[in-house]
Amino acid sequence: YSACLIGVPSSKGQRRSGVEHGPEILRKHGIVKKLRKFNNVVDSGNIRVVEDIADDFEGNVKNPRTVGANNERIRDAVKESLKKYRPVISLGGDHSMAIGTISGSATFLGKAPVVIWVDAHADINPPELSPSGNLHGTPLSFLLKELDSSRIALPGFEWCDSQIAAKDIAFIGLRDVDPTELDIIKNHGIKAFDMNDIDRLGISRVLSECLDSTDPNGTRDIHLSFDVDALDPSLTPATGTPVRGGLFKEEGEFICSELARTGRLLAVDMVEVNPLLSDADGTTRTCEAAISLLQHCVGKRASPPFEREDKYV
Ligand code: DIR
Ligand code: MN
Ligand code: MN
Ligand code: MN
Repeated sequence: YSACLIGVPSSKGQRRSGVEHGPEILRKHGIVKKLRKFNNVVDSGNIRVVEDIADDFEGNVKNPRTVGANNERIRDAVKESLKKYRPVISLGGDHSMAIGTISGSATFLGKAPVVIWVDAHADINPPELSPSGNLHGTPLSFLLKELDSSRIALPGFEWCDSQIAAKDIAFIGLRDVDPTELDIIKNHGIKAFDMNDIDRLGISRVLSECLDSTDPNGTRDIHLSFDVDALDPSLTPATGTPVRGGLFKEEGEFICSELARTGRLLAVDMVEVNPLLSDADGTTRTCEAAISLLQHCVGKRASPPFEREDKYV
């Protein structure tokens, strides 16, 4: 298979401008050439996002019509690309786009993929209970079947069907989770490893446990949704909601490389790169980190896992 890139220049799932420039700044930093060192890569260009429809708050929820309409297009684009390419790599854009990318993977397969969600945040707030009203903090609540009975209808999401179960999801890197999100994770028994777990267990054991719980037979296709704020802000400062104490680069790369090595990495999201939120050097470091993660998604082998303590001395 060749890999393919889809740019998703969307920003209405949060409030800071600049994240719509994520795909273009990654291209400017040579993403296509750098990925081609490891596999054939086709750049499909950007999805045309809608920005011009009349939209506003629906209750506390910001811009649902825009985010909903864009995600329907994203779903269709990912589903179509999966007929030819693997992994299909969607470059964000804010993380609300994962409603569309994961729906695209599930629609293509006709069943749920495993979803490995690497993020400082859980992004599973039901929109009406979101403390921020930003849809980038909610995508998994749209996708989770167990929330069907409590889900409210939002304009723009008429097309959307939950296709993922709690047992299909595993979180890595959490360190800023809202109370409602924690309740959902606990009540539905979603596998979740926060930064403390990674400190205690190491990334290798954490990733094994994620795959043992979501894919005990080692047969399922995998959708990796990687928010660059999962890495420590010293590595990816150009992002909207940095939280201190994140993953080392090597840990992120290990996750990507091991998932690619299964041969079942179907799709990848690399999201929340915002070049307007850092200086030129910070933006370059963020892009280089994101590109390195993606190199490991298309065949670059990670250095062997290390003990976290070694990095602190
Ligand atoms: C917060 C922040 N939990 C929210 N979420 C972010 O707005 O719902 N996700 N930043 O990446
Ligand atoms: Mn995040
Ligand atoms: Mn459903
Ligand atoms: Mn996120």
